Amino acid sequence: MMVLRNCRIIATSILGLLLIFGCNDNRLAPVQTQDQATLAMKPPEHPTKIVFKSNRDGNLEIYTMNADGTEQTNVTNYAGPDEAPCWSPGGQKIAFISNRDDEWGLYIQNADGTGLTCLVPEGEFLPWYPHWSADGEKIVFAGFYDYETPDQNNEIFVINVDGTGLTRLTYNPASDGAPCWSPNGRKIAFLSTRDGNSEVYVMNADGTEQTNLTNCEEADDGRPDWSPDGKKIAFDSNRYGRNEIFVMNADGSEQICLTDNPARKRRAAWSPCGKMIAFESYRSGDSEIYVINADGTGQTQITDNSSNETWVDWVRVDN
Ligand SMILES: [Ca+2]
Ligand SMILES: [Ca+2]
Ligand SMILES: [Ca+2]
Ligand SMILES: [Ca+2]
Repeated sequence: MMVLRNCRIIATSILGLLLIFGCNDNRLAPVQTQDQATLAMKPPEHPTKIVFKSNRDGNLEIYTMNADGTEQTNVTNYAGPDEAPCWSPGGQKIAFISNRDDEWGLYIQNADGTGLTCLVPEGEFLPWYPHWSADGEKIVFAGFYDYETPDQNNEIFVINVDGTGLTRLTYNPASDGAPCWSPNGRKIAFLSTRDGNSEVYVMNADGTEQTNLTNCEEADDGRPDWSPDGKKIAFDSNRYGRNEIFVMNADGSEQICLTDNPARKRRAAWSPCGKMIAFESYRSGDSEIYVINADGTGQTQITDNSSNETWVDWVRVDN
C-alpha cells in the first residue's frame, strides 16, 4: 500500500473567491476587459448550499447555509433529535434521521422545512446515514437488520424515494455503514469493520464485488465521499494518531493527507465543483464546519458558534 503524506496548510485568497462566487471554474480566469470583469462579478448561475446539524438551539436540528457561512437557517425546528442530513441532487429536498414520537425514522422534507414525510420508519431497520443517488430516484442508508436480536449489526439498504423497492446490499456480521453513491450511480462506497477495523470499501450498486479500498490495518478510516467527477474519494482517518482528512483515487491508490493540526476532523464532503472539501473540526474546542481546497491549501472556518456544528453535505442548487 502506498501512503503518501502531503500536508499543506497555506491560506490563500483563492478559496475566498470561490466561496463568494460559487463553483464556476471560469471565474478564476484572468480578467482583461471591463466586460469580462463585470461578467466575473455576476452572481453564480448555480449557487451552492451546505447542510449540517447543530445543537445550538437546545437539541439537534438540521440547518442550511450558503457556502460562505451566511444565512444559517434551522429547517427542522423539532424538539426531538434531527440527525445525518443529506441533500437531494439539485438541493430541493433534504433526507435526514429523526426521532419522532419515540421512534427513529428516515425522513424527507423540502429544503425550507415543508412537506415532511417518513420514508423508512424505525421498524426492524433503525435507519441511519442516508445518501441520495445522483438521479434523485433512490436513497441508500445503513440500518440494523433485525436490530433487536443479540447479533445485531449494521447493514446497507437501498430504497426508492417513493418507498418501494427496499433492498439489502450487505450480508456481513461486522458493522457496515456510511454508504455514499458514486456520481454515475454504479458504485457505492461505504465503511465496514469486517477486516478488523474501519475501512473504506466500494461495491457495485447491486451489492456485488465488495472491495476494501483503504487497507489500513493500523487505523480507523471514516466516512467516504466521492468527488463530483467520480475519480476521487475523500475520507477521514486516524492513521497518524488523530483524525485528519484524506483523499485517494477511487481505486484506493494514492491516499493523501490534506490536513495537519491537533484537532479531530471528520466527515469530508466535496463541493459541487470538486475544487473544495468541507468537514467538521474541533479546532476551537467545540465543532465547526471548515472548508479546504482539494489540494490541502486555504483551510477556512465557515461556522462560529459555541455549539457543535457537524455532519456536512454540499450541493449545487438548481434554478
Ligand atoms: Ca430537533
Ligand atoms: Ca453487517
Ligand atoms: Ca482502517
Ligand atoms: Ca461550533
